[in-house]
Amino acid sequence: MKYRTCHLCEAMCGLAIEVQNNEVIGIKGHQEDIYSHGHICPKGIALKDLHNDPNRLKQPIKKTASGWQTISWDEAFSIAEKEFKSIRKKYGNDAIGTYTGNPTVHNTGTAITLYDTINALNTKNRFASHSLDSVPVFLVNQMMFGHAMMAPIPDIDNLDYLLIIGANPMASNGSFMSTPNIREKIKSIQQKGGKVVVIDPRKTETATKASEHYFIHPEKDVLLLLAIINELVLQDGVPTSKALLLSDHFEELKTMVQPYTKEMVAPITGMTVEQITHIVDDLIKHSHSVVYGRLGVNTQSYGTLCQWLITCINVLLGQLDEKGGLLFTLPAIDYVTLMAHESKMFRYSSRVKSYKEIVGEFPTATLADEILTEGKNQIRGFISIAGNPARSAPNSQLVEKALASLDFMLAIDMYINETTQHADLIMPPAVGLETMHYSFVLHMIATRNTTKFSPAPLSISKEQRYDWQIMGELQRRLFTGNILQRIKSNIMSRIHPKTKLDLALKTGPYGVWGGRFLRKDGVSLKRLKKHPEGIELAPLRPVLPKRLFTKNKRIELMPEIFVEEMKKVEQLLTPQSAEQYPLKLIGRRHLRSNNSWMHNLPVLEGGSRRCTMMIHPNDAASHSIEPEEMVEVYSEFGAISIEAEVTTNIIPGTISIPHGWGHYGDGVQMETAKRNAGANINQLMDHNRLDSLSYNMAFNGHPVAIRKIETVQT
Ligand SMILES: Nc1nc2c(c(=O)[nH]1)N[C@H]1C(S)=C(S)[C@@H](COP(=O)(O)OP(=O)(O)OC[C@H]3O[C@@H](n4cnc5c(=O)[nH]c(N)nc54)[C@H](O)[C@@H]3O)O[C@H]1N2
Ligand SMILES: Nc1nc2c(c(=O)[nH]1)N[C@H]1C(S)=C(S)[C@@H](COP(=O)(O)OP(=O)(O)OC[C@H]3O[C@@H](n4cnc5c(=O)[nH]c(N)nc54)[C@H](O)[C@@H]3O)O[C@H]1N2
Ligand code: SF4
Ligand SMILES: [Mo]
Repeated sequence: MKYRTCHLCEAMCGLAIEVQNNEVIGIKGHQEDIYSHGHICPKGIALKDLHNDPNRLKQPIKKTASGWQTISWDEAFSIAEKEFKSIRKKYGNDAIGTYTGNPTVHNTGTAITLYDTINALNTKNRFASHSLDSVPVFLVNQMMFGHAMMAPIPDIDNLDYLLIIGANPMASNGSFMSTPNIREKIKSIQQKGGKVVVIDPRKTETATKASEHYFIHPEKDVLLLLAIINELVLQDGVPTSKALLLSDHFEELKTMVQPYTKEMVAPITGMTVEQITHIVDDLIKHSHSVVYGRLGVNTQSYGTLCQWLITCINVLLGQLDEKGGLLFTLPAIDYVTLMAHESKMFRYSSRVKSYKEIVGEFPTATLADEILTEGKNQIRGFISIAGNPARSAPNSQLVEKALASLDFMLAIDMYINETTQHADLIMPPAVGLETMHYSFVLHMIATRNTTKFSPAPLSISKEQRYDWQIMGELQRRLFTGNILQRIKSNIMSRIHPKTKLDLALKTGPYGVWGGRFLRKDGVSLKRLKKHPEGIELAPLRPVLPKRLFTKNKRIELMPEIFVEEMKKVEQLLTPQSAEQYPLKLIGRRHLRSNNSWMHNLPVLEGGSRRCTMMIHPNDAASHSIEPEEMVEVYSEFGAISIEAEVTTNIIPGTISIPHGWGHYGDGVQMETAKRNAGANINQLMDHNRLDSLSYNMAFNGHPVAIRKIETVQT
């Protein structure tokens, strides 16, 4: 039996994998795993299918007039070197653009190597999936705590009231709250007499398990949050707490929220005054009440404001940096301290739309603009690493048009999918169970401080390369900078990620070389190898003010740019007439799917049709739509055909469609995914619809219209 952490989502479940002759016989949950205790979901089991997927590439391919041709790694690297150097010589460093997708966080070797490789290119045109989900969180952490990665995590094992606004952890397993088996956690809170309450435009899988669920109209949360703060103040619900004493500008916050009474906001949000009163009473009544929000409140027009106000509520409740409230992690690799100098934003702007960079990246929503708009520093060469912007980014037709127009594109990915079909060259990495694993990014946002290393359960063939090897070679060939930097970069690129990992563990807070003394029981890779079930380090415990990164070591409740943005909230108070596109579109996730890329695995195909449009019966009736009929959903940017799923589980005026589908395209070579293609929601999305503070994409609440597809009688 081999043991490995599942890297697919943030839960970090331990897998027990039976392997014979380098083939997977079966995968189940690892019962002794100290974090997941045997929990597993269907995606973890599907890692076997990922390994055996006949459409998975293992050797580089180049595009020729007569189709894709398999080539040697040497030839592939030579082509990449020649093409990128020639583009750089003609147009400059910024003419090479990069996009790094979600799995770069989850694949350990990739995560360790990525930034050295991207830095070697010395281009400002860097894009990542962060600006499709997380930059509001980074921005709020930076402004309030002084560091983008200082994220307070709900102490889910000890709290007694969890208010979830715009997250569906029963499907996603949680984000910025890495913990396995969310169903058990919810049950356990309820069994102890506590409550889990969900506020969501849809009655989700989480809402079904919750103690209470309230429908809300999309993008109106900011009003609710302001009213909650106002009500907390009015009800004397703000105790003098350590967090409050550490915070600046509470008086100003009080004044700011005064106009937002529950009576005023209730009708706009779709909630009643009594419901808001009840929630506030519960927040005050429980001794460990926590508010948690994620994509529903981050990937919308008020993404940063919502994240800010949620954090303020947690401070006012006295729950920040408290057991049973929200705590900051101290993992074995203290990424926050290691990356302190990288936590920077707003240093320079994008060429076409002048969006500011955040942690070194421009918003992915403007990637197509930077490729298609002519001028100095236009992107001509492009490297896509573990991403599928042709399905995950807004206005995806424009993204595809842009990718098709490039002088040269390299994709580091194991599939020929909607994005990589546009590449000239694909370098496929060894993935999944072929790779070793250490969740160093996720330990930073986990609900407990644990540490675990998994060697790769399967070996790779001579023809295969890991991401880190591919990126290392590109780093050496494409480095630009002075001689000293080149030598350093060269050396770094040759060090095995395991060696870097070992060093970071040994010098970290629990390491054998960490602290002031050499610790015999300290953490090292050698010690972790003896504990495939993981090692419990220490419970999350209060760390403030020591770990605050703000210059004055205080928490800022009223960052100026956020207060300035409050002007935009006033627009919500006057009803808008959006008659051309009267419906609001929101997304959803499913346990058996992972963004756009696990749809080629037959084992995950089963169950009900997943790519449907959920619509309330009233809206269906007013459009004469019957259940399971095909409907056209359209916006200013595109149209898709999709099956209607008529249900009272969604608020009237809103429809829900999952993202990551639409596996069509002549060039796509993924048989299973194509057979069950679904529709691509991102064809409908306006790529200018951003949260104006963080430039994160505002997917949720997007205006759309629908019409019945008339069948022609013959
Ligand atoms: N409308 C709408 N759009 C959304 C969202 C939404 O809620 N609604 N969600 C957004 C969110 S939260 C995210 S994170 C983004 C995700 O956006 P992306 O990161 O762009 O897309 P993924 O679907 O995660 O695609 C991952 C790609 O990486 C490849 N891959 C998998 N593992 C590896 C590996 O180990 N190495 C390499 N080199 N490649 C690998 C897969 O084959 C796939 O092509 O989508 C966003 N888009
Ligand atoms: N199975 C599975 N797990 C995943 C993923 C996956 O694709 N599949 N993706 C992973 C990734 S990359 C991420 S970032 C995380 C995301 O994890 P979550 O944040 O839990 O993401 P979602 O499941 O999209 O939940 C968002 C919820 O917000 C609601 N919502 C939409 N608009 C609004 C609004 O305006 N207000 C409110 N209050 N709610 C709204 C939606 O109905 C939905 O229930 O999940 C990760 N885990
Ligand atoms: S919940 Fe997440 S980590 Fe656990 S098995 Fe499923 S995909 Fe893997
Ligand atoms: Mo994400």
